[in-house]
Amino acid sequence: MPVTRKDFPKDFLFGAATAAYQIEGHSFGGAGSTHWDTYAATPGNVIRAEDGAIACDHYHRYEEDLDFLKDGGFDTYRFSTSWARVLPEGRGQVNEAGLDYYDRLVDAMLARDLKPNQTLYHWEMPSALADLGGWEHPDVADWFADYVEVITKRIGDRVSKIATINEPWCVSVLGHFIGRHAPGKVDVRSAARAVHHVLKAHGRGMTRLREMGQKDLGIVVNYEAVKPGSDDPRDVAAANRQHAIMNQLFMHPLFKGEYTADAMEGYGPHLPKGWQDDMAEISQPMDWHGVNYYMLNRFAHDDTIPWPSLKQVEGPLPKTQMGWEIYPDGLSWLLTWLKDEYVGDLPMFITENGMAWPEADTGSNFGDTERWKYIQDHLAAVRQSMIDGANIEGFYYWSLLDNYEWAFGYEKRFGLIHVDFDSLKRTPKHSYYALTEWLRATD
Ligand code: GBH
Repeated sequence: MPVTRKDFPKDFLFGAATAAYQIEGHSFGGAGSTHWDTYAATPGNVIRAEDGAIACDHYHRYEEDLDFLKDGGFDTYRFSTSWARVLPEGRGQVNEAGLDYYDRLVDAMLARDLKPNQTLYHWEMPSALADLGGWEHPDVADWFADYVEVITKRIGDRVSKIATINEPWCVSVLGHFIGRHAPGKVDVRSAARAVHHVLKAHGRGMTRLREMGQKDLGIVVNYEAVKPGSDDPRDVAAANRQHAIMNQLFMHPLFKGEYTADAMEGYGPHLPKGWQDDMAEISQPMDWHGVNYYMLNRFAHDDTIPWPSLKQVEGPLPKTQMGWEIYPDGLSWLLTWLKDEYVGDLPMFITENGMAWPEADTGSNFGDTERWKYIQDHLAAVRQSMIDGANIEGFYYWSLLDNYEWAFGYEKRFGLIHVDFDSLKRTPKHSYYALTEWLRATD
């Protein structure tokens, strides 16, 4: 039996999520250059070298986009504000047009009865700060807190929840160790510094927000279900290691004030001097926790690779357009594990869950039944974790719109709403109609 809206509490919040650089059109409205603009402009990084200059032109079309949420019966919208739109050089001169834009955007949400859930950093490091080392610079946490203060002074009175950082693992490890996100570094020392400084920025940001009297503060972390590629004990150990350096890398410092032994093995020797002094600010209490979950990954041991000596291997389950294995059970496992290990009764929100699926060749009828099944199966998994005792208060589908999928450009489509990237015309897909009908079935 598929799960229904009535299986969730009345006040459970349903929403959709987006991020500034992926939809706004960063060339509009006086935003500064970000490290994603330069990463995309460098050969080999992004498919067709596509960038976020135009994206969905949400900057000019946000009213139309928010109407989809209102008409669909959603309760909340997760969006992000771009550091480089607010402060084009990262510090100093404020871009008034940027502040005006976020002001209008938040008012437009409230006018549609949508609760604004803001993320302060979804990956737009201003280029002027990237020049100085970006996440590797010891002062980046203070620069971040100053940006947080500027944007919060303007819209903090109207947002209902704030997350400091989206996916610290992607910011630090994917960007500085694996190199597949901006700034594209592949260096363990850079990565260790970025890991620590992104945590420190979260802590400094929290402190500043508390000083300003802001409530409902948290962070959004990405997780994956992990399995070994075989029964070989070395592959089992590799999968356990991956779990520790991915799912626990940030949660351990955030909730227990220390790094795991596995993280220390690789990053410990390269942490910035005096890092221990930051752990208290990093592990200060939060009000909610944001969970991003998409897929199952499998790992095998590989001696030829230095720490962490593992590689990803293919699995047999059905895959999305990204090639990600679909595994809803992983979400109920994850939520229960997080409750037991870290968050306890603190409210959790699924801040991202969704799938990419190719554009259907059925004309204007975007018949993405696979996506609707993915959503239903993951909602059932959320429901199961709630029955098992996890305190889950909301679910956001990623994403409202087809958008700029980072290193994959515009080819991978996650949206409930189809976007034609030539005409910028929006067309709701089958999944949008199915989900909104599901949301309305309350009696
Ligand atoms: C989210 O990240 C992002 O928050 C969002 O902006 C994005 O559009 C969405 O997912 C869809 O991708 O093979 O080494 O390159 C999801 C978490 C973690 C998933 C890194 C992809 C690739 C690792 N991501 N993972 S690698």
